[in-house]
Amino acid sequence: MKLVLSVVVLVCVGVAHAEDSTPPKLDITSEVLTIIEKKFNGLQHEVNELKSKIGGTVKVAFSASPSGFRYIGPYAEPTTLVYDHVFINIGNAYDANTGIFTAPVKGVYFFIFVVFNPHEKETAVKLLKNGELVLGASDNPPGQDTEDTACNSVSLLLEKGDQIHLQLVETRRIYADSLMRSSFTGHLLFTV
Ligand SMILES: [Ca+2]
Repeated sequence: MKLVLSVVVLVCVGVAHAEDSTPPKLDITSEVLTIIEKKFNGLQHEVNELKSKIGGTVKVAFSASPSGFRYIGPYAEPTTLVYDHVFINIGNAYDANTGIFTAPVKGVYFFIFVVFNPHEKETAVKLLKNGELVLGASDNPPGQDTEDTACNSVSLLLEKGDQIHLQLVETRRIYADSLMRSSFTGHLLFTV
């Protein structure tokens, strides 16, 4: 009888031990996995946001010059410079038919332009944002100085759809030749 009671007690203790320990272990494992999964999803979301902010999914770069051998200008009115020889136009944000760059995303962009005019006329070119002056560059005719080129550059915060173009100042001109000594370049540095 004592032996039977002992076996019954041991079985009960074993069952009780199994009931007390096994289920909580499974619950803890499940909770930990849930926490890890939530943290992983959160980190993945942050990585995607950071990729977007550094321009990981948006690439914009263009560089162009006027083609041929020719003077551009002088004109009586301010005139948009249309550079039709395109070196690179990743993102297709520069329109070689109009000379206008349109920002595809909000971000910080870098622009640089160089203008060349070796002859008797002065040169002067402005960079405009949505039709408003940002900055310009000019050069005196030969005899007044020893340079034939002028350039300027700027970094700008642009909204999506903002437009940038070069404008030849009235009565001034530039010269196009095979050395491509006039050029217009822009890059997206990063999105914001
Ligand atoms: Ca000069």
